Amino acid sequence: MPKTVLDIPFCKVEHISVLDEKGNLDKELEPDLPEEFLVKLYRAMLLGRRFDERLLNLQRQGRIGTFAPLTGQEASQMGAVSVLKPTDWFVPSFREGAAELWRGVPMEAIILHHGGFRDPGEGSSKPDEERARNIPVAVPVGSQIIHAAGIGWSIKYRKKEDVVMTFFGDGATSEGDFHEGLNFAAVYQAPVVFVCQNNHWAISVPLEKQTHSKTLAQKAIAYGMPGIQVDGNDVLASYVAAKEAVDRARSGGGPSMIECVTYRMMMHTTADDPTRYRKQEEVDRWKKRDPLIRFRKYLTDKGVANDKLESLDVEVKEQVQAAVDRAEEKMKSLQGEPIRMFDHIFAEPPPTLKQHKEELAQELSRTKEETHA
Ligand SMILES: Cc1ncc(C[n+]2csc(CCOP(=O)(O)OP(=O)(O)O)c2C)c(N)n1
Ligand SMILES: [Mg+2]
Repeated sequence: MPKTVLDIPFCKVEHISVLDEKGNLDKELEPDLPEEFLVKLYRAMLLGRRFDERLLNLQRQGRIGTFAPLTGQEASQMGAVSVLKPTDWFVPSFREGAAELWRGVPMEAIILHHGGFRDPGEGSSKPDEERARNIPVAVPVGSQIIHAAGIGWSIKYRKKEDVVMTFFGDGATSEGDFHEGLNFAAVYQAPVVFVCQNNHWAISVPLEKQTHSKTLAQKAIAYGMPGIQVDGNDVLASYVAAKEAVDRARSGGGPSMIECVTYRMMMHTTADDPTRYRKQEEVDRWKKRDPLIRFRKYLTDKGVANDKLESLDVEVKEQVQAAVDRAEEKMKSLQGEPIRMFDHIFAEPPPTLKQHKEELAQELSRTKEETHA
């Protein structure tokens, strides 16, 4: 048997960069987007950054619990999620705060969540077709990938034209869920876009200890779907790649994977101290590739007035402040209702949980009587 070269589709991994860190623009790849949309995108990235900074302060002051900062990853998540229609499905991990806001998740609901509460006004009684198709945050690493594959299959089964986009990190590619989800979606040609935010770290585990592969995008090829790598700090690159993948999925072309090469500028979560495992020089190198600075320069080069961009900063900070005020007001009214911890876990709670709830209710009413006695 002579040695032959197999002609396998998608075997080369492309890397896309539209606007690099030095401000070089690839005119051929530049998407034709109206200025209004570009400014909206910049505002969403800025909002993600300012919200992150505010949450960090609230956590350090003990006003909320732990959370996972997204700073540095604004371009990869916003470029991708902004391609979706509101009727598409958004399936996040735990680091997509900016994308959640874009999808219409109320800011105070996110603050309440980090404060340990569930916003009672959220979700509720709307009919299915009016509910936002946003799946809640997934903390078990990679678990959301199989949810996305399942949703994708149901869309295909019902012959709908919706698309699912799911987000996960470099670390998640080592989970069985990643491989099961991609394989399932490819076998059933489900309309799923898998967005891997390769931020180089999975808590303290660096990328080189996560995989021996040269890229993460190439893993898609083994499942028979296109895998592409983009500069994840370039919002235009992540937009271009996501647009192609979403259009393909919507028109029956099956799933795709996008690897956004980016960097986690802050700690893994507020419970982590990254100075124990990574060097400041590495962080400083990535600071120069800040996605906000690069995109802002692109906008001003296009003629968007500096004043307009400055005023967005003020506007965004006010928006964050107003949400913090509303959330803290709500937190006060929700204090002292530990019984709520049993809510929204099971549609039909198992007998042991029902029993625990009854026991706690009795305990609470006893304590109340004693306090009033
Ligand atoms: C199944 C599971 N294992 C371990 C953890 C603890 N854990 C939380 S986040 C994380 C690292 C995730 O890294 P990555 O997928 O790269 O996402 P990133 O945090 O960088 O966004 C780990 C190990 C978890 N939440 N779930
Ligand atoms: Mg990571």
